[in-house]
Amino acid sequence: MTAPSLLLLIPAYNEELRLEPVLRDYARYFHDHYRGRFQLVVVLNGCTDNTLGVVQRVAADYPAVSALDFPEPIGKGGALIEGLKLAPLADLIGYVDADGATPPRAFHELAQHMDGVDCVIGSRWLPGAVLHVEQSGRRRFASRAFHLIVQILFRMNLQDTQCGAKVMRREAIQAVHSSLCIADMAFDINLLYSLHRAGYRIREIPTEWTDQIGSKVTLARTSLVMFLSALRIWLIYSPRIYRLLRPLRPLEGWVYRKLRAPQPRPASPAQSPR
Ligand SMILES: Nc1nc2c(ncn2[C@@H]2O[C@H](COP(=O)(O)OP(=O)(O)O)[C@@H](O)[C@H]2O)c(=O)[nH]1
Ligand SMILES: [Mg+2]
Repeated sequence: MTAPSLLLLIPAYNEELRLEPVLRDYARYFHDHYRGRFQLVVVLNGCTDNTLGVVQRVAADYPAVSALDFPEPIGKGGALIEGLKLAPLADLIGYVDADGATPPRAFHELAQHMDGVDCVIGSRWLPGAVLHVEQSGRRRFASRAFHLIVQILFRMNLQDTQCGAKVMRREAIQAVHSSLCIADMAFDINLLYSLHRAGYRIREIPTEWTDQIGSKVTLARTSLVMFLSALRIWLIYSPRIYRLLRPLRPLEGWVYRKLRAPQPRPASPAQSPR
């Protein structure tokens, strides 16, 4: 029996130092262990280093690997919004971080738990999760505070919306793609809440994770941007309040610019129910 075709996206921003071993590991692992078609696309955004050269070097050895290069700094979310346009290429589409925080077998495990659901996400906060190197105390505190805000605003009952590893069915992505607009690290909330509102089923499973050095996150600024973006998503689904706030829209662009965060894109809320 063959497995469903699988497309893995890796958003990458100046990852020349961390990416190569990760790409080789993934390409080798899925070549050896996956019984369906496997493709890996690195989505580069605004890289000023040689990340593209690294991908090309690996691609020369592994034809399953390729790159999509956006010279503008469109953010992790922007990169994934673009990458998810490739959904028609595969049955299952997923993503992981470029730094190898999620080992290939842990991503594979997500893809093996798709029975009866439309999306599987890795969780570092469920019993059974294996954390080889944990995030710093400050980072964990910020992460739990953000989790609380997300639970209050969206009530999805997920323990870890921010883990970098997720897999979805093609149809689910295609159905919600027009509601994806958040270009920064809060993109995951945008994606999960769109799926949730459209009636798609999300399963969270404990995963394996190694926090890596070289994070692109600057805690205070990234947290503030993510908070603003979470609020923005909530407003999109509260159209009356959103309309009332229309005079403040130009301010929004200014705030994201000031915070040096990628601008959100226009989007329409996901329809519910399916
Ligand atoms: N900060 C940032 N990260 C990006 C961007 N685009 C892609 N990423 C990727 O987002 C992923 C997670 O970033 P990382 O620095 O490992 O975050 P952390 O592990 O949560 O601290 C990596 O694959 C980055 O390359 C971007 O524009 N800004
Ligand atoms: Mg990381």
